[in-house]
Amino acid sequence: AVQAPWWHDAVIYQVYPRSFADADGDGVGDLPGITSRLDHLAALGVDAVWLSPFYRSPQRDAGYDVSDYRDVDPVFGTLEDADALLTRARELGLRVVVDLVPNHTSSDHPWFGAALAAGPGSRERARYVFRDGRGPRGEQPPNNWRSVFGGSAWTRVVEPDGRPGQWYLHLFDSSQPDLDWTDPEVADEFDAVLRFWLDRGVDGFRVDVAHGMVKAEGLPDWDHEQALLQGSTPSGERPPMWDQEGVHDIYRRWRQVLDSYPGDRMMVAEAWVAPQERLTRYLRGDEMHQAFNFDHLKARWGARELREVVDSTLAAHAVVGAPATWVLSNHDVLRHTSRFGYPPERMPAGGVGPDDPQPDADLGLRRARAATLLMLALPGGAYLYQGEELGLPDHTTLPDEVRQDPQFARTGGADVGRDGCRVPIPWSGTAPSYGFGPAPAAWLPQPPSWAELSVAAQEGREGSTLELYRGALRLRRELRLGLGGVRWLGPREDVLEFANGSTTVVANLSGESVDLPAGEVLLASAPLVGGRLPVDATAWIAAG
Ligand code: TEU
Repeated sequence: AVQAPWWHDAVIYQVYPRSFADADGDGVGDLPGITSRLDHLAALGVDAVWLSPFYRSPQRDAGYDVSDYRDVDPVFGTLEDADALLTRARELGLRVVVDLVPNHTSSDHPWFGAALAAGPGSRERARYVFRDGRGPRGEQPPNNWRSVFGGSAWTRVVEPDGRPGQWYLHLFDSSQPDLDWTDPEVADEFDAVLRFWLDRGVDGFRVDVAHGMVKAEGLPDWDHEQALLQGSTPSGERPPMWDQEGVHDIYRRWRQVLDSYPGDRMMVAEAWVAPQERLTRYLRGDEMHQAFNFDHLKARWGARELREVVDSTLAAHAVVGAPATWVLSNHDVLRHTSRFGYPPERMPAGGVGPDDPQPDADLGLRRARAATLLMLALPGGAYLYQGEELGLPDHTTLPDEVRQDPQFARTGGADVGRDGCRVPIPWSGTAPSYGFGPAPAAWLPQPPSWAELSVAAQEGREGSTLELYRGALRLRRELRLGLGGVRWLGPREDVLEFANGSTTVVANLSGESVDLPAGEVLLASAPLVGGRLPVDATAWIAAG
């Protein structure tokens, strides 16, 4: 039999370098810290690590603003540290995926400095999206586009002669100027960046803002009342900044670069594109290998909604012959432990406002554990975000002074931003920074309750979230769940029940405990009550 490539059913663990482990004691995580903790990931049982950006960067958007794609930022270490990380990962049998940020550079990138200095109409400006403003003196932005982080998507520059001049486009912060991907130098440069990291031995790339790199010709105005981050609107119209046809040419080109290397190198798209049929266009045979399934991440806790996501995902992926992915948390969203702590009808869709109520922590953790066990029983690849194996909630009460996400500043605090899911990991001990590093203060404060959630506190403790994840990952591998399928069973609409191979999976989203089908209970997200599955719980059962 032909073996499926490793990524088909891989569980890939996202490491957020600032917040994983701090070796040098400056309160910010670093590459040597990650390397020293890779054995935790091997023991957890994941297949690969995805590292969020660690490249040279002024860190205005936590590294998603790159000033040198071929070097490591001093805050994270050196290129030698990156090599050492790759070597240690290989020793432990872990693959390594790195983040690629091709939609924009940092405004500190030498290209942007050169563009400012060279002035309008220059070769240097052609690499970015510079335009003259509207109005008699060009004092209005070229169009009405808004930044994802709030405010206008355009910033006016001062020309070399000292006068206000052209505007440049930034779909994110003003420190993140968008590249013009129709410029051949841009495309050539990124081929070289891919090769640089492939030559160093990485197994793949997570491609940031994969749906945004090409903008519609003429940059037409757009009515922003319609979902900015969706690849299409309910009426089927596509915003001029997202999911344009031209992005696919870029991925076809990159696929050829990856395929020229041995060893199943892969790419996963971060593309906020809906519906599934548009997302899976990124997964046609000569393009991307995977795309994050954000429909799954956005689904609320409800049997009908989850079942619908599973069905539409599997159906759309089957058409292009690509494995599905599943993802519940990442560094941009409220952690699923916190999301599920709200009643489904009040679950925050995106950004949380300062006046939003606090989530119910017990309810959230119970549902998060059940949702994870459900996810890990589905066929395809799964993505975990650091700390979810500890059941970490978001830090929802961070003081404003410590917040660093540009989204907080750009919305004037109307959206508190994403710092709450980026708080450093508690590893051990009873005092901050709970083993994160030698310094007592981490770059974001950890809540005192996290002492009980540390890796050391959960290790070997029956029923802990860490042991649940370890057990699930071990069984998932043994039972080959990631390479299986879904066959729905069971009469009840509010109880999800399906067979994947010889395993039966039951998730109880009803309001009462339910009987389990015949067979041995292999793993459950919560203790059974009199042999019955409690509410908000998932169980895996061996064939009866
Ligand atoms: O995110 C792209 C994106 O559009 C969203 O995830 C967005 O950041 C979020 O919804 C805002 O609330 C990617 C990265 O994952 C993110 O961390 C970066 O800030 C962004 O690109 C810019 O590089």
